[in-house]
Amino acid sequence: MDRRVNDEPAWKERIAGLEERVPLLDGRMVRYINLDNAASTPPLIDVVGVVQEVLRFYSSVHRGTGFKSRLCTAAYDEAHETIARFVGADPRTNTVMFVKNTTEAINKLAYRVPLGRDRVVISTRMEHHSNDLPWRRRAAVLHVGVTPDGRLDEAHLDRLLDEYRGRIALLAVSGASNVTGLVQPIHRLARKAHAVGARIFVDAAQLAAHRRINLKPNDDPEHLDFVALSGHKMYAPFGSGALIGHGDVFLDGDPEHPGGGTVDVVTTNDVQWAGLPHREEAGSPNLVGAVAMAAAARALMAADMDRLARHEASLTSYALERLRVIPGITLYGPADRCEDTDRVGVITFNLQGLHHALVAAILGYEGGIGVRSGCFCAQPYVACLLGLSGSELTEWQRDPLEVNRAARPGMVRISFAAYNTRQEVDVLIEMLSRITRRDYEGQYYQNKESGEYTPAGHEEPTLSLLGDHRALSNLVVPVAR
Ligand code: ALA
Repeated sequence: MDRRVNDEPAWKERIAGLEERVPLLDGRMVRYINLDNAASTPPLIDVVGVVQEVLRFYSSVHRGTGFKSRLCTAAYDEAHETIARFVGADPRTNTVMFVKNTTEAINKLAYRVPLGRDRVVISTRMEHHSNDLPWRRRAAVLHVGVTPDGRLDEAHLDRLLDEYRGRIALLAVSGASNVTGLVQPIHRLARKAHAVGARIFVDAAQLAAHRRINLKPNDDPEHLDFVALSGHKMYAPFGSGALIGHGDVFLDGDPEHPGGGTVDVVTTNDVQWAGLPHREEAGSPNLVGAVAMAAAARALMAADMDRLARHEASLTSYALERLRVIPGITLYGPADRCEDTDRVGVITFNLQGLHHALVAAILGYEGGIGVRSGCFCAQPYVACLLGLSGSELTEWQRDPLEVNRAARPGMVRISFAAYNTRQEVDVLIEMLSRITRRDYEGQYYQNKESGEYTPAGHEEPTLSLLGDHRALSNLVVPVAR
């Protein structure tokens, strides 16, 4: 791989809405800076164009004989093939199933993977709740611990694999953490899981837009058995995600959601299920979401993903370097330079004496910068990183019953995609420096039920504002006829 540092933003011209201006507390309009790509990325203009095109021909999928239906059916089927190529899946042994998002994909898989009474699932303390809770409903889940700087404790994993050898149904890991950005050595983990007769599932929600994914051939000890993706985290926010992997587990028994589209023959007392993926895609499918995701996948495959990764890594290193010297800052996870192989562009921190939700609110209301704060649907990991004591955890668990989230622990998160720039990091750093000096304008009040802060006297913008500054019209790219 070419190791030259690349500080040029990649893809800046290809993202919809990057020039949108938003109002600040003092009434000024500024260009919005989106540092919340781990939650959702904005759409690629190519994706919006494909969606507009397909909408002109929109009709039923797998259910009609008219030209538009046939065209939409072909586009939907082709989207499955594109996603298979995107993750390097052998279509002879793997199936692509479109779902709503990664969470739905994991629930589907958890419903399906054979989990006898004696079997366990190994997950980790680093997971998003979506790669933990669905497994807990179906099996005993063992959580691999983390090291003090937030990395996966692989020695602990090795011990668990050894201790439960022969009883492990699945190793369920994230490809990259949505809290620290740490990238897991998924192929090494796959080899270890397969060596003890287990399968591996990779939650690739945070990986897909940032690193190449390759399932590898099924007979390779390093192959990934199942992978899940979300379109809205890979520049295609049109309500689709995908679950990809071995078809065999989905053929045993009834589908998760029986109904239209899932069957071959139905009598009043019997049913023959359709083949894959149809039996797992109940009801009329989300054609628009599927073609949008396929368009994003094509764009990512055509791009030099190593270049995108290098840019994001360089930006992350730059941000870490500048953040590190802010007085009173605590950075979570490894605070050293970012290599494009070990971390995607996600950084979490706290500022001394300032509630994480307050910092996030000021960045939004006074800096026009979008970030996320809290626990990012990964409370066990955040608790580890914050070093919460047993009594603090108990306190935390009591809070929801009292509907008081005011003192909830958490962090501020910034997360990059390929289009972000050093200049945007500079604006963030300037804002954070001001915040540490308490140099901000608003008087912020916390809503105890939500934990969120809003400035006194502020009125939320209504939807009519969209018309005022034409965010919608900029998004819509005219279709050439
Ligand atoms: N899982 C997404 C996040 O981390 C929503 O923000």
